[in-house]
Formats: sequence, structure tokens, C-alpha cells
Amino acid sequence: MAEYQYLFCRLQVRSAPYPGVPLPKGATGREGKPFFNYWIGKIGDAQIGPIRLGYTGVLSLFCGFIAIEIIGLNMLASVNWDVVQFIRLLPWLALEPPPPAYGLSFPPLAQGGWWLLAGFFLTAAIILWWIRLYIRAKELGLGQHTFYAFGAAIWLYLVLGFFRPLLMGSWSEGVPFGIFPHLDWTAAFSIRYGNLFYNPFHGLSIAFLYGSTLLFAMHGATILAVGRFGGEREVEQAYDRGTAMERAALFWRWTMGFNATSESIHRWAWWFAVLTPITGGIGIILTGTVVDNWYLWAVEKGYAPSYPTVYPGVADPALLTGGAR
Ligand code: 07D
Ligand code: 07D
Repeated sequence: MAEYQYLFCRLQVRSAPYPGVPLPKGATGREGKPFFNYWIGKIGDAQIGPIRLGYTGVLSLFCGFIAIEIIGLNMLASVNWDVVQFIRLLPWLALEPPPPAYGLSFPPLAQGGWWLLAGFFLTAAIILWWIRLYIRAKELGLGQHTFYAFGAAIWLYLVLGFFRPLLMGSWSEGVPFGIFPHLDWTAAFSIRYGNLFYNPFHGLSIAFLYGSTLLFAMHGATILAVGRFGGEREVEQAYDRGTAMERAALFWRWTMGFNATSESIHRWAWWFAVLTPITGGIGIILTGTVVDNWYLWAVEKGYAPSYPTVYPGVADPALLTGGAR
């Protein structure tokens, strides 16, 4: 029936704004007077606020603000404090890490010192937000799945900007702040280390990333498709299998011979999502530390073809005398 094929939410609850369960003794308060917004109700709960920030929330926002401020002001300085050029060139502007000569020492501010400071405050903001997730979940009696999932992303972030530069002995290995500059870094990294496609952990990470989108599409589509039978009330359906759950399960079992359960599909989703940055981080931390050229490594392992012998022998260009380091 066509009326169930909608793009946006059909239902909106309107009652007195609900502040949420009572807070534990001694807890900091909830900010903001709740209100309703019709358009927000099209994509989620129409009630906005109150937000429960707490100490870690406030501190995290503060550190995030300092990081963005450092990055933004450095970018503004790089265009001679010209606000119009700043807005025009924003996607190309960067705050770069220090040059290799500084190793792991603290360089002058204009030579990457600001990059280190911005990284410090951004990391503090992210870790404080992570702790906040832990506390919020604990206070509401939830499991810590969100905390561990965000931890997986933080692992990749820390590998890229902290653990790997530490192991390589130089902050210059870190990622610059900036929209296109961080893409240039990503492309240059792949080329410098002999094509990341030959890094099996990059491949695994891609498989989990693509798998995540497939699972997300399958799950979203299945639940919407059984919406007319109350399928979005997933939890009730899990312990009291009604027609929605039953039909969803049968749809997949009859389509592909196997079906996830309303519990297991979320475990699938969680694992695929979490394994994307976990495997990715392993791939990056091995690059330049254990493996210097993924193409030559793959030739050695027998899964990339070596160049035909008519050409002179191939060596890692980065290791040749005079080669770029
Ligand atoms: C949709 C949730 C909302 C989050 C959003 C991102 C900022 C950055 C800061 C100008 C899915 C908010 C953005 C706060 C502004 C400054 C200084 C999440 C959603 C909307 N990347 N990356 C993007 C980050 C790395 C790569 C976009 C962050 C690695 C490629 C955005 C990090 C490598 C492409 C962005 C990070 C890499 C992007 C959209 C940290 C390898 C794109 C992100 C902290 C993993 C895409 C112009 C998005 C793009 C893109 C942010 C790390 C590769 C600016 C915060 C170093 C190939 N990245 N990225 O929607 O369009 O995520 O770039 O590690 O094509 Mg990136
Ligand atoms: C970045 C985790 C950190 C993010 C955090 C969030 C804020 C702001 C703000 C809400 C994303 C912090 C948030 C600060 C919040 C608001 C407003 C997760 C991050 C903590 N690759 N590649 C991957 C593909 C190539 C390269 C992963 C595909 C080329 C490098 C992924 C292709 C070259 C790295 C992936 C492709 C190259 C990667 C990232 C195709 C470039 C990495 C997974 C089809 C020429 C990263 C092992 C992820 C990695 C990575 C996909 C090609 C380089 C699976 C599909 C060959 C250097 N690539 N890639 O979850 O882990 O990122 O590699 O060509 O470092 Mg790749």
C-alpha cells in the first residue's frame, strides 16, 4: 500500500515536554527549556532539549572551542587576516604539522607548535566526550556499547595523529587540519607507502565499511517495510514475536535461506561499524613502522605481480639515495 512508502516520519507525539527521568543526587542540571519543532519531528523526536551537559560536557565543548579557534585563527592568519579570502579559500586552508626536522620536540608555534596545541585540545575534547558517553550511559542504566563504539573511532584517530607519529619519531607524520589538505595527506600517504590497496587491513576496513552500509540499508528497509505491523517497536517484537518480526524473518529466510534475529542484526551492525576503524587503525600503525611499501610487500607475499623482467629491478623509490623521504 502506497501510504506506507513515505520518505519522512509520519507520526509526531505532542504532549507536555518531558524533561527525562529524575537526576541522581548531587548531579549537575539539565540546560534549556524544551520546545517542539515540526520539521525536526520529520526526522526524529520533535522535542528539542533539555540537554544534560555535566562537567565533562562543558569541558569537552570548551576544549573543542579552543581547538577550532586555534585552527581557524591560523587559517585566517595564512590569508593575511582577510575574512573574505578566509571564507572563499576555507576548504583549501590548512594548519600543518611541524616539519620533520623537529622530530618529537615542541617546535616554535608558527612551525607546527599551533598544530600540536590544536591536536591536544581536539584530543582532550574527544576524550572528554567519550567519558561523557560512559557517564550518561551508566547513569541511565544502559550497556556501554556506544562508549566502546566511539572508542573504536578514537583508536583510528589516535593512530593517525598520535601513536603512529610517536612510533615514527616525528610529529610531521601527523595529519594536517583542513578539508582538502587532509585528503591530500591521505593520497600522499598511500603513494608514499606503495599503494594502500595492497595493505590487507585497508581491505578489511573497506569490507567492513561497505558491509556497514549494506547492513544499514537491509535493516532500515526491513523495519520500514514491516512498519504497518508495528515493526519499529523492535524490542517488544523481540520477546513477543508478532506478525512484523515474523514476516521480516521469513522474508530474509525465504530470500537468502538465513535470517538475522532482531537482536543479532544489531550485533552485526555494531561489529561491522566498530571493526571498520579497528582494522583500519591496525593497517595504519603497521605502515612505515613494519611495512615500508605495501606493493613490494604484496609482491613478496605473492599476491601482486612483479613488473616483467624486461624492466630494471624495482626497488622502493623512497629508499633510493636522493629519494624523497
Ligand atoms: C556524517 C557525522 C557528522 C560529521 C561531520 C564531519 C569536521 C571537520 C574541521 C575545517 C561521516 C564534521 C567535520 C568537524 C571540520 C576543519 C579543521 C560522519 C558523519 C559532518 N576526517 N575524509 C571528510 C574528518 C580522516 C577522508 C568530511 C575528521 C583521515 C576522505 C569531513 C577526521 C582519512 C574524505 C571529514 C578525519 C580521511 C573525507 C566528511 C578525524 C582516512 C572525503 C566526513 C578527526 C580515514 C570527505 C572533503 C563525514 C570529504 C571526508 C572529517 C580523518 C579521509 C570534513 C573530523 C585522515 C577520503 N572528512 N579522513 O561525513 O568530503 O564523516 O572531504 O580523524 O571524501 Mg576525513
Ligand atoms: C576518521 C575515525 C576518527 C574520527 C573521530 C571523530 C570530530 C568532530 C563534529 C559532530 C572514518 C571525531 C569527530 C572531531 C565531530 C561534529 C559536528 C573514521 C575516522 C574520532 N579507501 N585510506 C580508509 C577506501 C584509498 C587511505 C578507511 C575506499 C586510496 C588512508 C576506509 C577506497 C588511498 C587511510 C577506506 C579507498 C587511500 C584510508 C577509513 C576506494 C588514497 C586511513 C575508515 C574505493 C589515494 C584509513 C587503513 C573510517 C584507514 C582509510 C576506504 C582508497 C588512503 C575503509 C572505499 C588507495 C591513508 N580507507 N584510500 O572509518 O584506516 O574512517 O586505512 O578507492 O587512514 Mg582508503
